[in-house]
Order: sequence, then structure tokens, then C-alpha cells
Amino acid sequence: MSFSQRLERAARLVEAQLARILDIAATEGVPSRLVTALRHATLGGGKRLRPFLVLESASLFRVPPEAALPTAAAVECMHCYSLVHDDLPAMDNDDLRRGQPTVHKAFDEWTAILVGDALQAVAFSQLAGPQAYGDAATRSELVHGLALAAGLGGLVGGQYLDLEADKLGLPAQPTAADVERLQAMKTGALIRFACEAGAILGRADAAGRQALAQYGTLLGSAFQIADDLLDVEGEAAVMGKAAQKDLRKATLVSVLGVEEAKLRLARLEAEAIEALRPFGDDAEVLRDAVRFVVQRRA
Ligand code: GRG
Repeated sequence: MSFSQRLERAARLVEAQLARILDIAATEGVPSRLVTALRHATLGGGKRLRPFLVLESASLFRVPPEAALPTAAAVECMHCYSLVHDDLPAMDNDDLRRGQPTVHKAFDEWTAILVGDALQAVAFSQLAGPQAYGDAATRSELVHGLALAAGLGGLVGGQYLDLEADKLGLPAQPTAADVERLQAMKTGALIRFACEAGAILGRADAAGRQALAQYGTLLGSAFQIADDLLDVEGEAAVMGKAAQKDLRKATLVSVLGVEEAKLRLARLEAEAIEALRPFGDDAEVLRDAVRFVVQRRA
């Protein structure tokens, strides 16, 4: 299977899992408008890169896709929650996401807040519930890892720093190190967890887990620089969201300039590929993922 076929397979599998979760919610009496809004938030497109990373990193340790699927769905739910809340008027105030109206535009603000809240809870229930894979220690490590990636040192902390910079102008003159710290939290932590989750599911030894965590960290940094370059150079129609939204924000592109950011991206690409050396040929699809992240147009 080629990289794009494997990415497509991950998307199909995770979408089926998300659809199942929401179908069950509907039969359990969750209000139908809330279920519709949850479907809008989770089933309307997206690259599904994070669930792909969970499935492929797990497969390095011979964990089959069905076994890794609840973890992949958990990571995607957490990601979708962060997008729904990030788009809210109080945060980034976006009208378009994945080529569709954002949840607060298609429904309303209070619904979008609750959709995000619900998706966080669904994420943890996927890791801890009866459908989850592995023994209690494995589940507990997954729950802990996702909580760290979502919390103060991850999505929330990074989002706070981003909004503080945008809305309060702090720090006044951000350095590249300030931007890297913010991005490692806001974008990097969840991508890193997606990669490390495969090692947790596969009960990898410390070296295997560390190699995947390092790969995830480098991939997350590359992903963010590519995203910032896209914001400057990309087309809104291809991306399915507004372009040039981040011009007022500190990014590595705004702090270092386009050319230096591109050099950094090339360095990160090489380092992320190098981090996979211990896995030999088995990791080819994860190497392709680095190339995909660096070259993507949407
Ligand atoms: C609200 C706590 C909270 C956090 C929000 C995700 C996020 C943090 C902000 C989104 C803003 C943004 C553009 C971040 C840059 C990186 C990023 C997460 C891009 C979107 O991820 P993709 O490209 O999206 O993987 P798809 O739609 O393909 O899943």
C-alpha cells in the first residue's frame, strides 16, 4: 500500500469509529441536534494525520489497526475539540474549517462550546472504556499521555500563549525560542502523543518509545512551520480555511523570515527521518509522512 492509500485507510477507519460512537450516542438519548453538531465537528473532512500516526506507530510493534483504533479516535476527538474551540469568536473567530462553516457558524456558540467539551470526554472514554486495547497499565499510560498533551503543557497552555500574544501583545518582541515553545505545546504535544501512543500500545521498550517521541516532536515542529508557510503562501480554497490569518501572530515565518523558516523545515525533515533509523524499513510509511507534512498544500 502506498502512503496515500494508508492515509486514506486510516481516515476511513477512524471516520467509521467516530460514526459508531455518535450513532451509539444517538440511540442513548443524546439530543439529536447535539449529535448532528458533533457529526459536523468530526466527520466533515480533515487529513486525519494524527489517527494515521497512531495506527502506523502501533503497527511498528505489530499492534493491528482494529486494536489501535480507539486510541486513534481518541486523538482525533481531542484534535477536533481543539479546532472547534479555536474557531470560536472569543478565540480565533473563524468562519470556515475543513471547507465548511465552523461549528459556531453552522449551529451557535454555546453548542460549539459543548461540542468541544463533549469531544474531550469522548476521547478519554475511548482510551479507558471497555473497547480500549491492552491491560489497565497500558490504558492508564494512554490516558495520562493524552491528558498531558491536552493540558497545561500541551493544547491549552499553547493556546493560552498564542492568545496572550495575539490579544495582549505579550511578549512584545517574541523570539524564535518563544515561538518554538508555544508551538511545541499547541501543535507538537498532540502529534508527539499520537506517535508515542503506538509505542505505549505495543509495550515498546524505553528506546523504541523515546525514538517515536523524538520523531513526533520533530514532525510536530515541521508540521507547524509548514502550516505557517501555508498561511503566508497557500490558497484558502485549497486549504478549506482562511489564509493569511496568522500575519498578526508571531510564527517562525514572521520571526525568522520565509527563507530561514524553509531552511529550518528542511533540517527538521531530515532529523525526523533520522529519528526512525532504529525501525529500519518497517518505518518507511512514517518517513513518507514527514515528506507529506513538509510538502502539503492543505
Ligand atoms: C482551543 C485548547 C485549544 C487549543 C487549540 C488546534 C489549535 C489549538 C489551534 C488551531 C490553530 C492552528 C491553525 C494550529 C496550527 C496547527 C494545526 C493544529 C492545524 C490544523 O491541523 P490539521 O492541518 O487539520 O491536521 P485537519 O483539518 O487536517 O485535521
